Amino acid sequence: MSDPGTGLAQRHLAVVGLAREAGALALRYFHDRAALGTTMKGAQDFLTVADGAVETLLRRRIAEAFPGDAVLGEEGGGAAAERLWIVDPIDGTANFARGEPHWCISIGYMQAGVPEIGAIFMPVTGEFYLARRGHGATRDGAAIRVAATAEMRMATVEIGWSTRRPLGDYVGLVRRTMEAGANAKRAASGALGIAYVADGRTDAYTESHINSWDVAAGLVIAGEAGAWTNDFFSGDGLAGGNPVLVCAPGIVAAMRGICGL
Ligand code: LIP
Repeated sequence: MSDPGTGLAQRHLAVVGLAREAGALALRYFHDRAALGTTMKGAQDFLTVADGAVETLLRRRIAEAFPGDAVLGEEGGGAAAERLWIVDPIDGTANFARGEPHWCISIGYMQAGVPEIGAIFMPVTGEFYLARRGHGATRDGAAIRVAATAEMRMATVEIGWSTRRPLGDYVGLVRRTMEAGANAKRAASGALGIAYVADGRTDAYTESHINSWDVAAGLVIAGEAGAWTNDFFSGDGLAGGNPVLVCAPGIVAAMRGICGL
């Protein structure tokens, strides 16, 4: 794979080991939930001991392998940099804390402000999503593509929710999506929600506010799988989050109307 001095091929290879090692640690916590020490960062915003431990491991491994690179993580924070890893140690923490297997490790890499690499690993199922900008997207090594769905009455749309925005925003999105004829669902992991669009398992993922660590990897994976994605990193997206819409091409017009994006 060509890499004229950018270091991207090296990081594309390394992200697999990073995600797998992080996933193994998270899985040990998942199978020992008594030791999780679950607390709340806010209403419906869960935090476990595992989130911190997995992020600490990722930060250590990235510093060992790429000493000059910076990290922005959900638990430890961070800031923009020329070479930036954007990590969510456990995405879907609400599920993780309750023993539900729908959670993942999400690792994105951005270089000179451009999202270049994305890895999303589901330790419980073993499914591994991976992409590098310009090099395609895969699940477990096999190429993935978005669905060809072109009608809302055949579409499945996942809509994320959090207490970061008024409930009316969420209810309005669900109502407009279902009034357009689509099926609306929610599974409480934005990263997996976006990966599932890339994999053709759903036709769109949207959330009125989400953070960069939830979407950095998924946006690369979905883009490489043929999805339309909004300009999430515009404005204050990296530090403060933004709305997100990731969509199969056939229903973009309808979804953009529904989301106002
Ligand atoms: C979650 C996101 C989800 C959002 C939740 C939360 P976490 O991330 O994946 O899309 O709705 O509020 O932010 O906290 O599980 O890493």
